[in-house]
Parts: sequence; C-alpha cells; structure tokens
Amino acid sequence: MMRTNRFKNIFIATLTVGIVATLYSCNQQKEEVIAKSAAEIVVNGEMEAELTSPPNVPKPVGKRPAKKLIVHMEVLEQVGEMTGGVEYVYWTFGGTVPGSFIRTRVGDEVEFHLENHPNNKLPHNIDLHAVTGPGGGASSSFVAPGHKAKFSFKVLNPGLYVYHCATAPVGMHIANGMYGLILVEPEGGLPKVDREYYVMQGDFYTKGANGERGLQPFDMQKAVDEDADYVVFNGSVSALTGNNALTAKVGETVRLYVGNGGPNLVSSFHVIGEIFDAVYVEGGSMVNENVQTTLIPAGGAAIVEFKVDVPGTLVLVDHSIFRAFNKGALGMLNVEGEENKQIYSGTIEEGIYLPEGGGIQSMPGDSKPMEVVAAKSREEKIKFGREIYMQTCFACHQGEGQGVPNAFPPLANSDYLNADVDRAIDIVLHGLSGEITVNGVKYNSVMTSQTLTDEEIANVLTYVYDSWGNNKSDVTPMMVTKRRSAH
Ligand code: HEC
Ligand SMILES: [Cu+2]
Repeated sequence: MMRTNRFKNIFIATLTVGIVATLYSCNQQKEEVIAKSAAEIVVNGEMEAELTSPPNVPKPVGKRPAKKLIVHMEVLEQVGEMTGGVEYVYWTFGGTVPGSFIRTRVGDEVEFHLENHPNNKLPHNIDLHAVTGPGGGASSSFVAPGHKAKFSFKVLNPGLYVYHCATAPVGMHIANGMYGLILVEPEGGLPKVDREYYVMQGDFYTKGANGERGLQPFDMQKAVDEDADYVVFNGSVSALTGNNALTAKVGETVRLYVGNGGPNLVSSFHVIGEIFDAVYVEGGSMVNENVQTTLIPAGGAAIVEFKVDVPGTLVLVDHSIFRAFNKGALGMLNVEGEENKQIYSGTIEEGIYLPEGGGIQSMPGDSKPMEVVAAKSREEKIKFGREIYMQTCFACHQGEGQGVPNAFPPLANSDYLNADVDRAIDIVLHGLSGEITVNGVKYNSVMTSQTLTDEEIANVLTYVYDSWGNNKSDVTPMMVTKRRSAH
C-alpha cells in the first residue's frame, strides 16, 4: 500500500510539474504577444482625460479606440480636516486624498502635465506604477512651486495601478497624501457593473496622539517607527461615513477600485456583511472568486466586485481591526431596497459600528527622556549633518547643493551663505522670505522654518559649509543656542 501510494504521488507530482511548466511557457508566449501588440497599437486622435475626485471614477473607457490622452494634474498643498477638530496639511494630486482618478486603456499614449501651484512650498513629482520606464515618470516630472512639467508614456499593461509622489523625502510626501490610482482597461473594456467607487487607504502620523485637536504637524519619527495615529480611507476619518457613505440598491453589482497608498501599512481589506464575488488580485489580470478579505500591499491595489442582495449598511474595514475602530479605517455602503428574508433575517442595526475613537494610551511613568547622541569630532558632525541634509534640505536645495533655477537658491559656492554664519543659522532656525541675491541671481520665495534641534542645525550647517566649495566654517550647538535665544 505504502509503496504504491508513494509511486502514485511521485507520478502525480511529475505530471503536475509538467503541466504547470507547459502552461507557464504558453502563458509567457501569450504575454509576449499581448505586450508587443499593446506597444504597436496606433493611437487615433486625442482627448482630454476626465479626472474625478474620490469616491467617484470617470466613465468607463469600454470600446473606445486608443488615443493620445492628455492629463492635467495640479499639485495643491492645503489644510483639511482629519477628524472633528483635527486639521492636517495635506499634499495632494488635484486637491484630494487620494488624488484624482485617471482612467485609460491599453495602447493609449498618455501626455502627462504636472503643475505645481505657486502657493505650494515644496517641489513634487509623480511616479505612476502604470508606466514602463525608469522611475515611472519621476525624474521627468520634477517640478518646483509655480512650475510645470510634461512627459508622455505608452500604456502597455492592463490593471489598476498606484501613482505617488517620489520627491525626497519620499516617505513624507506619501505620508502627507500624495497618492492615487490609475486604471488601465484591457482591450474592449471591463464587464459592465451598476456602481463603481474609488476607495484608497492611507496611514498618517501626527505630532499629537489620535484625536488631539488643532493643526497637527507630520511626525517623522512615528512614520519611521510605522506607528500610525490615523489609518483612513479617502484621506480622513469620516470620508466614507454618515452623509459621505457610498450607496447602492438591492440587486445591483458594485465594483470597488481599492488602493493602498501606505506609506507603511498593508491593508486587510474586508467588507462586513459581504463576500467578494470576484477579486482582481493585486489589481492584475488574475480573478479570484468568493473571497472574504483581500490583502492590499502598500503601493498596491485590488478590484473587488459583489452583488448586493439585501438592504442595510455594509461596513468597509481594514480587518487589522484596531485600525478600523480606533484609527479611522472604516467606511460605509448603504444599501436600499426590499428585504429578502431567505438570504438574511433582518437588516444590520445601524450604529453598531461606531468608531471607538482615540485609543492610544500610555501607562504612567514609562516615558524616559530622549538621549541626544552628540557628535564627537568634526568628521562625525559632518556625517550626521549629511544625514539631516538628505532628509530635510535635499528636496529643495538638491543633492549637490545646486538648487533649482527660479525657485531654490544654491547652497553650493553660495556667496550669501559664506558671508555670514549667524545669518545662515537664523535662516534654518526661523525660515526666510523676501528678496535675496545669491551669486548675482535674485530669489524671492519662502523657506519654511525647519524643526531641528540646536545640535542638528550645527551639524547640517557644518556639513553644508564643508561641501561644494564653501568656506569650511564650523558651527557649534552653542552658536545655535545663542542665536535661538537672541530672538
Ligand atoms: C521647502 C524648501 C526648502 C527646504 C526644505 C530648505 N530650504 Fe533653504 N531655502 C529655500 C528657499 C526658497 C530659500 C530662499 C528664500 C527667499 O527667497 O527668501 C532658501 C534659502 C536658504 C539659504 C540662504 C540662501 C543661500 O542659498 O545661501 C540657506 C543658507 C538655506 N536655505 C539653507 C537651508 C538648509 C541648511 C536647509 C535644511 C536644514 C534648508 N535650507 C531647507 C527653500 C528650502
Ligand atoms: Cu510631493
């Protein structure tokens, strides 16, 4: 018995490997053919893309032939409400988090215009996961405030793709809301459904704990520690509840385009009271059926479809459940229509799924004061200073201190910098605005004050003075402390 069984198993295993290998090579051949033909599709005319704010999506592409599709996307940095009484400065693609939804098809040639509003403080760019090419467009789309950039790409692969800002510090730009979705429909379009919605999860990190009121600044340390204060759908706690809930009628089919901007957390996406009839796994071409919870990685997406059979409130959650009830990852889909007692005995009672609110509590007496590691030598100061530069100053003043013409003055070989050390300390401490002249060129812009310790400011300025032909001035924490108390 044992023996025959084992042989049988080996036989089946060999057979399976054989079949899988054959299927795999067939698939590969097929994919090559598709990829080739997508690149070869000739575009026929041009049109301006319809962009929509969440939770809405543009009209289906369907059978429309491939075209040159013109996309105008504006970056806006603006204050919004995270939850009652808590405000946050969101950095957005098109004024919303997630950013405007882009809908295209295989074979389209997308001409992308990225515009950075003049009131913005920072440079930005865009990396679209639907782009075949280095950086997904990032290096071609880098724009300073008040500037615009244009690049184009051929859409080769169908699927649902994330786009995001990729300007340093990348994590910070994503954490502030710079992500969205671009859908690439296959040849002939997607099957028709009754309702389509756009939902995207993101995690947020604030200086204050969850629920602490006021304008909350971004907290870099919590972001690095992946210790989110808010985990939400569509940018804020109540974006998909109450009057903002999604709607459908009994008997309709619903398709959700679900993305996850991160920056850190993976979503266990689930709809309480439904089973997904179909899931386009990871937003690709593979369709899974009868799924309870689907995993959506940071920087990934999924398309989920289900038919609503009974009335009531369906609840969208990240099934990492403290995020749903204590950090905001909860949305609602209200279904209206006739009861069907055969399927379900009654409606779900509304109000059960009320969020439980700010849940981050600490035990008394467990917080130790932070130890500051002081640099022991000039070399170490420069090393620490370089790290700060790459995190804080790099985005505007650039990697070699060369700056950006008409927007950010150079720190390399800067006569303005070298003329006055105390003035440089003041600039980092308090920010700078108004007209200045650096190496004969006028700049009239705004540098925001940087929240750094005296030690960090000393290190970063020592690094800057030591680099790119500057005068090697040494800046000590004491000098910074003196300037700080002078104001
Ligand atoms: C958000 C973009 C931004 C960031 C981040 C930034 N700066 Fe600036 N910086 C500017 C702008 C804009 C000006 C010019 C302001 C004006 O026109 O009045 C400036 C001016 C300066 C100047 C004086 C002009 C010169 O070129 O010598 C110094 C020095 C300086 N920054 C240092 C730093 C350092 C050090 C950091 C990092 C700790 C930093 N900046 C971070 C935008 C930025
Ligand atoms: Cu950005």
